Amino acid sequence: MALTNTNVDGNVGTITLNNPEKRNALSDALVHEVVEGLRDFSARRLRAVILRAMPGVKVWSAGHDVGELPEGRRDPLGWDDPLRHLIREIEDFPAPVIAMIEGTVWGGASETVFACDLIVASPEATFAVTPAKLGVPYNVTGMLTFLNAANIRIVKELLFTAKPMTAARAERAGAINYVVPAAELESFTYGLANDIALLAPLSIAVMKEQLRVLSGAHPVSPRGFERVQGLRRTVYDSFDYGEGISAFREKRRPVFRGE
Ligand code: LCV
Repeated sequence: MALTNTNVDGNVGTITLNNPEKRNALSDALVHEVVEGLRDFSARRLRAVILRAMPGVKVWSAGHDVGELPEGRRDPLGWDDPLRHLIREIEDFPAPVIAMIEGTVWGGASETVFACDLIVASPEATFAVTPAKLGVPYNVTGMLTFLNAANIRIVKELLFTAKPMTAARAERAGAINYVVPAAELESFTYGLANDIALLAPLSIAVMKEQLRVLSGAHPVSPRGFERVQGLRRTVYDSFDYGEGISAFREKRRPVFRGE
């Protein structure tokens, strides 16, 4: 059964997340469909892509599929994790990917949205970044996605509180481009996409790739990288990581020990 819908209208493609039973959790299967859709749109040389959920949805995406996270003793967000694939496909797509947001966005789905090139949200939309809720050690490139989306003060608020941030606050922080009434969200977003699609696609593709290269150019020494990876391992090997995952699965509040 399809977990997403795709559509092409002229030079604009749309990928719609459509797995409401699991609140569009970014499972391996759902991510695979999104990635396949992006690759098809790239082959068709589309000039803008809109990533959305079904109209009127309460939850845009519940983030990483917690059921697919490792129990422990393995990096939960390694290079080949589906979420990491999705982020790279969005960043590498040779045209703007526009996130159109209704409903709440959680965890890795917030990173997915912030990895998009433009973000248009309804006033009711919220964005939560939840590693601290689950005891997950987010990964280095994921941290960079957030740092490229907002200043470090806002990033720390999102990460250290794990609380949903309103679209209005995110817009004021410069983390999203537009907040548009739900009734106008679709026409506004498609208007934006079609305006972009009339411009020079090669110029836009090259500027997007330049910005990806420049925004990823943060010197981290090998020693620094290994220190970070070592620290992350102490987290995903910890009691708290297992407790966070178990509590989610058992639908109860976690009790973290700091070990
Ligand atoms: C699998 C789910 C999920 C889900 N995975 O509906 O950023 S990090 O580091 O944390 C990263 C690792 C990450 O992204 O982790 C995931 C972070 N996501 C969250 O913390 C959000 C978890 N979900 C929720 O808080 C609620 O589901 C929301 C508020 C999104 C929706 O609440 P609602 O009451 O509408 P349910 O909670 O009843 O969920 C409906 C079904 O979707 C599953 C959930 O287990 C349930 O399945 P069953 O009907 O089989 O019980 N589900 C929800 N989120 N992330 N499965």
